[in-house]
Amino acid sequence: MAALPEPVIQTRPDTMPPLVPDSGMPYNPVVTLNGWTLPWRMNQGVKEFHLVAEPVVREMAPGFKAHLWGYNGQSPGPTIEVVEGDRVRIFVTNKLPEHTSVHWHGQRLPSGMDGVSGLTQPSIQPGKTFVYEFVARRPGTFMYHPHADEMTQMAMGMMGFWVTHPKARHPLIDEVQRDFCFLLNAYDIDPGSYTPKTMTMTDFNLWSWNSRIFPGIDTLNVRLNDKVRIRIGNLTMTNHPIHVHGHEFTVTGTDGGPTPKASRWPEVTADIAVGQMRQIDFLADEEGDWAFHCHKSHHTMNAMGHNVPTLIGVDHSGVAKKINKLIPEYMVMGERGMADMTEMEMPIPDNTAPMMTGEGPFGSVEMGGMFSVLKVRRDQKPGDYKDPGWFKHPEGTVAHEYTGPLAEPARFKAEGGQSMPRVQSPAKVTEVQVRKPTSHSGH
Ligand SMILES: [Cu+2]
Repeated sequence: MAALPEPVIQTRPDTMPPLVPDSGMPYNPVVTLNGWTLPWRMNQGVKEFHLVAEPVVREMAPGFKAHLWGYNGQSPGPTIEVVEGDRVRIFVTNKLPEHTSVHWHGQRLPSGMDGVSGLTQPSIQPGKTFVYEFVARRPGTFMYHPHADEMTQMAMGMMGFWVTHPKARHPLIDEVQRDFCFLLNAYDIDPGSYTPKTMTMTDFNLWSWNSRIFPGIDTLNVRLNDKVRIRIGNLTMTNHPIHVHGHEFTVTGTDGGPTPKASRWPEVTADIAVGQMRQIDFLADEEGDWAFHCHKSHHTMNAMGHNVPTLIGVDHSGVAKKINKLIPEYMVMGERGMADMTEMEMPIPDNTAPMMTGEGPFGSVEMGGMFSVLKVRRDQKPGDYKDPGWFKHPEGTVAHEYTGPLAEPARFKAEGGQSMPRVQSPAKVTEVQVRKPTSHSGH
């Protein structure tokens, strides 16, 4: 049994159905958004996985492919799922053009298995295979990523999710019907090009979930009254306040493990700092299509420049469209909203995603980047993750235009109709005399 497990490669960007374990301890598998779980083999009681670090082509959204680095054909790499107490052996083959290592973020393990190149192991040179072995000691939500030339390798997309399921009923881990996971990542890829600029520190132009951008991110489809868990890890260079509509959740775990019950309170937004993971639980008891997104408005956009002047208040009716024909980058904010961008005859280079292309049943959603939809449906079958389509709102429950008579609203009768009237009596004029300082030396 000296031979390595056959590496499993997956290149499709679809959300794969949960991998129900066929060996080892049973557990309720997770669903990786636009990703998959790595199969293993049992070898004399040890769970063996084979990760291959390699260049990959990732479709970040339909029509937009990025040349990234990842594992087993994808960025992020496959999710690794094990059970508390499992003995785990992971072979890592390096097919990158440079050395690497894998750090198992959040795990209790022997120091020499921690994957910090130079500190706890020599780095894995191109063409070489290393083996990591440890016991998954505590249940929880973890991730893996290189600890070698980190800035480059993480900017290129090398990362993956890890879930250790509890071996028995756990007082702080509720059983759920749907368990989703994804990593927050960010890239700086010039429109029309394929490879991320790895020197970018903060000014990324693609804010992604599992290296996908809206509308390329799959929806989270659940059955009404399902208990839902979403596990999120942040490997970008800034924090992301992740916000869900229509429901309250509690943070039930971090990469440090399940949170004590006394520390939980209802939230609709959880800020996830760099290098942190959050596990949120909620009861999906409201039917509908619920936005689920990062609350930083610049993170729900795709490739864009930021050197756009504010012209709110300036009458530029009809001007923008004319100028656009000459200068494609020209745009005006605050007139018709970002929906313009999807309608403008704005030429974009090959291989890029328009800033906001998401189309909903009522028009442009004006979103890109870190955005998806939580779809709660009465008739979604247990274990079915298929997209049920748009929500059919019950009669009379959609906001609509009011067409009845309008009363004149009461207003303060001051100059300009402003709520803060100008002072009527002229203010006392103060005369200020300024004497210029003189200088002897003449400078
Ligand atoms: Cu964000």
